[in-house]
Amino acid sequence: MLIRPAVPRDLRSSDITPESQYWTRREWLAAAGLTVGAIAGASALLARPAGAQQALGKPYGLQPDDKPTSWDDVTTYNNFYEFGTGKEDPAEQARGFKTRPWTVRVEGMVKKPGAYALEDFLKPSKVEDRIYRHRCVEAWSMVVPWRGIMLGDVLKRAEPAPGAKFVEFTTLYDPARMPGQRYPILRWPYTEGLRLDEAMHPLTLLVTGVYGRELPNQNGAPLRLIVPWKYGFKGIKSIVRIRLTDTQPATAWNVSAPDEYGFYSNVNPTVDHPRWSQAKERRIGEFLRRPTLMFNGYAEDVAAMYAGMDLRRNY
Ligand SMILES: Nc1nc2c(c(=O)[nH]1)N[C@H]1C(S)=C(S)[C@@H](COP(=O)(O)O)O[C@H]1N2
Ligand SMILES: [Mo]
Repeated sequence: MLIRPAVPRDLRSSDITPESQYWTRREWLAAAGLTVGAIAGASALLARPAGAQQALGKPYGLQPDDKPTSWDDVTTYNNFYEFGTGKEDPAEQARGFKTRPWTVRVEGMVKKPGAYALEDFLKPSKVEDRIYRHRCVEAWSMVVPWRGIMLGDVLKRAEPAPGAKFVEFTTLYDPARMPGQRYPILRWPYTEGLRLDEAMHPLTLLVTGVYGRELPNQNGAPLRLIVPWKYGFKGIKSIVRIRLTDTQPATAWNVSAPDEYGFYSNVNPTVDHPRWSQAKERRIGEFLRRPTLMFNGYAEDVAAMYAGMDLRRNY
């Protein structure tokens, strides 16, 4: 399958740059105003948007006025309830979380199940830097330069069995290391699910880094999911298990509040959350709210997967 990135014209040159001309990691960290020792905030990035964006990776689905959200915002404002329910809690409470050694299991309806040390799990796949839009169900949004591998690659290697239709993901369960799990905020461990075609879609990433650096603990280290056309909560963090099944998996948010969070969770500005509108979003770091786009701006790439489905019922 081919992705047709909906990128503004002036960024398209990055798509036709031969691999050999790609910048080295050091070069593009420098261009983005980031150094390995010290990470600068938004200002350095915004000063050179075009160069910096290309240097941060390939843009996918970006609108002409989308700029990467600053490192500081991406890493200090988010949700990771295993480390507290406040937006700034994860950055604080996940600080000492040990992510090595880490085992990832691929199991269920696959011909080649296995348990892998993280390094071995990642090794066969091509690592890519991609800039995606990111939309939380709470109506805030960001633009994030992720680094990761295609989930589809991993699944193909495991060889899905004929009847497999869904993929279930599970976060580590270890209340001693994840203090939030001592409280019944959600059903622990956190789980999420995708239909197999969504999981195989080339936009779907297993993420290991951000801004070209290793993923900070608060962002879901060492391995988390990113599905850019769905609300942020589909992006399950600190994954230890990927299981293929023939039945739709339960998801942590759907179990906790079924009328607020459905299985599909596609970004859809015409379906309000029961307690607030989804028509607009607050882009972190900006003042004015923006209109929310269908499938978060990825309709061209993903709408066909939902042809004939009632996206109000399947929210
Ligand atoms: N295990 C786990 N994964 C999780 C969450 C969580 O609480 N626990 N929160 C989700 C939500 S609601 C969002 S918006 C994203 C936010 O994190 P990010 O900005 O680093 O993507 O992570 C998602 N993944
Ligand atoms: Mo979210």
